[in-house]
Amino acid sequence: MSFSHDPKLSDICAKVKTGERLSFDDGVALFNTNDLNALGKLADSVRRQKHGRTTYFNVNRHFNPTNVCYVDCKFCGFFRTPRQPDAYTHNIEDSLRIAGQAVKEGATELHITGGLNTKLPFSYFTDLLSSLKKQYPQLHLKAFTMVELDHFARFYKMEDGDMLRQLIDAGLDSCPGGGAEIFREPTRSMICAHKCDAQRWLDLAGKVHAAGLKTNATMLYGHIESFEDRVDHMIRLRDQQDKSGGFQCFIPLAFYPPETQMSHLPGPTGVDSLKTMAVSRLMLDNFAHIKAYWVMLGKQLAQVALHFGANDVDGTITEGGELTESYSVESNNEVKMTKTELINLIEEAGFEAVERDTVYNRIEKVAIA
Ligand code: V47
Repeated sequence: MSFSHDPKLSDICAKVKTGERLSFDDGVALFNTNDLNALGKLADSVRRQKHGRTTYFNVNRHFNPTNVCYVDCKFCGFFRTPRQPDAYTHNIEDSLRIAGQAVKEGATELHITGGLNTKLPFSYFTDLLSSLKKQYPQLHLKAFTMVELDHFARFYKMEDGDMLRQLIDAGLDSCPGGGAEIFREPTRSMICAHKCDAQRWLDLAGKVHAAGLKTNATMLYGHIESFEDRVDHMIRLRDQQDKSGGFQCFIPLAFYPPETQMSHLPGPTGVDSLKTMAVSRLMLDNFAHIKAYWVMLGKQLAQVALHFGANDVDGTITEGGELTESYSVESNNEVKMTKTELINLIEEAGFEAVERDTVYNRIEKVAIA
């Protein structure tokens, strides 16, 4: 019996088996296949080669210091203008209280991203990092996307190197992967005209890597973008990884339409999300980790995604309130999971749950029955 009834998939399978790098056309063919099972099996074979049954998770908290933002992205339900009644900016005292609560619940990482708020001085961000680091030296501070770093450099008129040095001296440990959205034009300008362009995002990631810090990378899919846009996005990341090597993890983010300017769109189907996970694993041959972000995928689909190339699940987001991201497929249920629930989710899917720190050192191996 041949590997797939889709001849293109059989050809790509042969390339994957010999470790040959997949082309742009291969990526598009993978998205266009109707043989979901064969695609999943191929991605799973690569995942198992790299990680066996290990599925990583970390105990983290997402913290958004401010929701005030001028960027006006069409996919965002989070940002507010300064005059809106629910606009907020946390002061240092609040931030320390929130971080303290996270530490008490076992968090090893604080994931910090927020709006581009022109009312704040640069010292707000360095003070935030240094206060958090002073109070909770054990907490890894994964903070600020390439879009926020670009804003800091431009708005506060600083050289990239100087800006990064000040943030690192204040306590920055690594950077999250947001703000990448879709790199290719004209899609990027149609969904986030006021964000830095693809080349700037990639260049900044390279500079952060050169400064010795790891970063992640994301892709927002399931809105107006094409399969070609997605494959182009992955290849640009793969090329950058060849150059600077500091990406730890790729996170495909499933678009969640409610309360956004694209709320008329349906968002991705389950099949589309599984295909995207699998194609990410196959195209990004130089990324060690592919993350299933359950907050966007939903818990059930995140479990299936582990069979389609994902080897990491983010994260344990406990408690709601100010730490709950407002854009979430789970928001009608609960945007939180305890460590035990997350371990059960991974084990029920047939994998071995391993707690990691932010840079993928094992913290504790959890035995499965
Ligand atoms: O850049 C915004 C996305 C990102 C919506 O690095 C949306 O470990 C879906 O980057 N529907 C921020 N997605 C979150 C992010 C992230 C998440 C988890 C882990 C990591 C990591 C990074 O969220 C934004 C944007 O692409 N986003 N609005 C929405 N309506």
